[in-house]
Amino acid sequence: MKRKNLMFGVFLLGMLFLTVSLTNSVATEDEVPGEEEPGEHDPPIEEEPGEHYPPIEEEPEIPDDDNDGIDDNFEDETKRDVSIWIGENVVEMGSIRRHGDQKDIIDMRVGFGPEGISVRVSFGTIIRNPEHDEPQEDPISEGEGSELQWVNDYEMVQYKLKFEVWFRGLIEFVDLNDNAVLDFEVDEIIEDYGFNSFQPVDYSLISISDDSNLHYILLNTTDGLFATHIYFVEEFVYVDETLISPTQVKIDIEITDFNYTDANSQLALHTKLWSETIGYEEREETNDEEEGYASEEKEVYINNEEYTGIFSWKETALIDGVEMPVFTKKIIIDGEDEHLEKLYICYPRGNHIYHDPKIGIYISIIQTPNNLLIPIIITSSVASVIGIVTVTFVVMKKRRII
Ligand SMILES: [Ca+2]
Ligand SMILES: [Ca+2]
Ligand SMILES: [Ca+2]
Repeated sequence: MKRKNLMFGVFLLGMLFLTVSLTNSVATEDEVPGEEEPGEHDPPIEEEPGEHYPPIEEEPEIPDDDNDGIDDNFEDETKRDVSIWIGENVVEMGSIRRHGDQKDIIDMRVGFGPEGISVRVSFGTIIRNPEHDEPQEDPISEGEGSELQWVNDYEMVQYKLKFEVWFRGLIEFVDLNDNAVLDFEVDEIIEDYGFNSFQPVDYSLISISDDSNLHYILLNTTDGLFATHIYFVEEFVYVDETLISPTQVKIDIEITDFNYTDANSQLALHTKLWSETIGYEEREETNDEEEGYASEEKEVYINNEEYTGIFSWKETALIDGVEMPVFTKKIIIDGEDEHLEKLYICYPRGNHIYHDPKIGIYISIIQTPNNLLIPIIITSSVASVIGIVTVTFVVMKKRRII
């Protein structure tokens, strides 16, 4: 516990340092040319862009020093601080938005064990009690059916969205009806290979810029057959031609030398989807495609007010170095639990299969910074607030990721 407190202190110091360094960098950015106040340099009458400035000398429409196609100002607004904690059979990632009046937190918990690999995502907004700028001796009591606790002594998290994606194993099957997907009632099942034993986690920290990092985690089954390459980022960055947003985790899936026991078989990745409240929907056009960040993707998602949880994947994979299509069948409810659904991602046969799904949160408010949510103020009537919005407060203090 002492060690935890100490590390939590280190974490806070780190956040302070980051805030200071970022304030400096923002101050520098303010001096960058091209950030003209409207009406200051331009004649007020004609405002046609490109009309007065020859296109040759024109800088790109948006400031983009790191050439990732994302406006650097928007990147600054959406940067996050990521902390990683690696435990036995678990990697936890806590990601907090650096700027803005409304802070939010994304917890991602990657678990691995006899049940396979699970990625649980929780998204919440951080609420401050304006009546208490100092640590409280007697925090608010718990509301009925809700856990109510503080991030620190005067901040708490209001969770908005929780969902989980599990990779359970691989199913070797012969596609008897020749439709490229696994049909349990028709196709021949050869083998059900579960992920249940793993090598120690391999973690590395890679600098993206002077104030942001990429966190890379390699998780391998003991036999090396199934590997997941997990990328958490603090700002928008390209990894292997895929743009990852700071509210997403990219999980590359690599299957090496599967021992096919049938000469005509192929593999399906057995995936389960859980959500706290509502069922998943599917769409061919993903959020990232709509935003122009990606192409040829498909996704399943859950919606909760302005927050969307997504599990998306590229519709092609590299099969022995050749890009080939990946097929999925419509998601179905898994057994009697309506919160649980299953999805089979079917790959063409090959010795080396490489595929890149993403899991994350799409926050519509980050697109419209002027329309930020008004933080909910916790007052003495906290119990009724909780009753109305049916939120879950989680003990952040105890599970602070460092
Ligand atoms: Ca940029
Ligand atoms: Ca089939
Ligand atoms: Ca960037």
